[in-house]
Amino acid sequence: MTKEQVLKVYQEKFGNDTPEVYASPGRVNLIGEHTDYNGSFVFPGAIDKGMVAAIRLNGTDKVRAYAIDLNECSEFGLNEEDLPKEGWAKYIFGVCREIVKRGGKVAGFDTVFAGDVPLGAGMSSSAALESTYAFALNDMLNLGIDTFELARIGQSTEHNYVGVKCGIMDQFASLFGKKGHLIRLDTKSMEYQYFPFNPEGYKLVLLDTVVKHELASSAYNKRRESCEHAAATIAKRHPEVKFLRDATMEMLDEVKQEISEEDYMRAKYVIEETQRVREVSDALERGDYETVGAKMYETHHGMSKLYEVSCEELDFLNGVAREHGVTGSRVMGGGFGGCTINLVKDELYDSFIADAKRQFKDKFGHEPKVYDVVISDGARKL
Ligand code: GAF
Repeated sequence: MTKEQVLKVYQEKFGNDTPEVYASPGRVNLIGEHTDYNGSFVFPGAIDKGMVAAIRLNGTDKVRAYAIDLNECSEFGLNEEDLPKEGWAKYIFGVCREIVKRGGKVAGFDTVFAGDVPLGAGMSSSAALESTYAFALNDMLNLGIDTFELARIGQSTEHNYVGVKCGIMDQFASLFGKKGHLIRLDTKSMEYQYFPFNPEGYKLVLLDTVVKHELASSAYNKRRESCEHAAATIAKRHPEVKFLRDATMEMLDEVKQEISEEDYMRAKYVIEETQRVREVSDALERGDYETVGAKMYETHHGMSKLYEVSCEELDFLNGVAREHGVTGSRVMGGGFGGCTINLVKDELYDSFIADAKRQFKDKFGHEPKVYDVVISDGARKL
């Protein structure tokens, strides 16, 4: 939705005041999946799809919010016991609460918002929502919170009000995104570097399975527990290991008998993925997209067979890409449904998309959705 459209809805709902309008995007991630809660690297970029919100302080201690896409309203106070019942409103409430916990003064406001990040596609619609409100409230109330902390506010919202023990990647990308650039973030030091991403001769395209499997958040949290358990077991022998990012395969093999086979597989994936992100950074510096693509396939294999966050539909699309000679393809984001991200040579693009749509429909009864990736700016006032 454009600024004008959101303003129009705001005025229909709340009268003729003039609110401020803010926007914050979803993200893609080239490589580095399930690494961000292991102190390791990620490689995201903000995209041209996100949330847009009109917001105005209302002089009360209540929030009145309207989700345009769902045609649902929610009204809630700003105290801990005021948790709204609407799932989407918990994100806005959580952001307010996390600001308050950090000593910020949040006042009541009226707001409407809309988004075009496909839900459940692994493109971080929830981080886009959190970042929109964290950024907007910080700006409007002159809270002086730095952008890293805004990202942590979104992440804590997920932990404390949604129940997903996520890492920092999605909120970081939504807030720090820069047009035409991917960001390599070291989630241990929080150092980051922008990489211009305009691979001549290639396109980056998402294929959305349009499936989201049940229990994704509890399975996600379980993966995190496995990683933390493996890291803690290694740390008994190697105290310098704070996260799996600090561990080597040799260290993991030393404790193989002390952890479950499942935890071993999860940790192996993370250690290998950490190495892959390093190799992809080097390959990008050289403009070597064939290596980038090869690593993407390796990531898919690891996410499917070791981390077990893929599914039949994603594996199928990955297989179609491989058969078609696509340079790189893998499941993107948390997994359990959602999208594959594909690095495709220009000359293969049309035939690959047509083939993927046809074969997927023959097998699963519906076509995957196709999104061309446009790397865009992060959170901003419109
Ligand atoms: C989800 C989480 F929110 C991120 O923090 C990250 O762990 C990702 O899954 C997997 O890389 O998007």
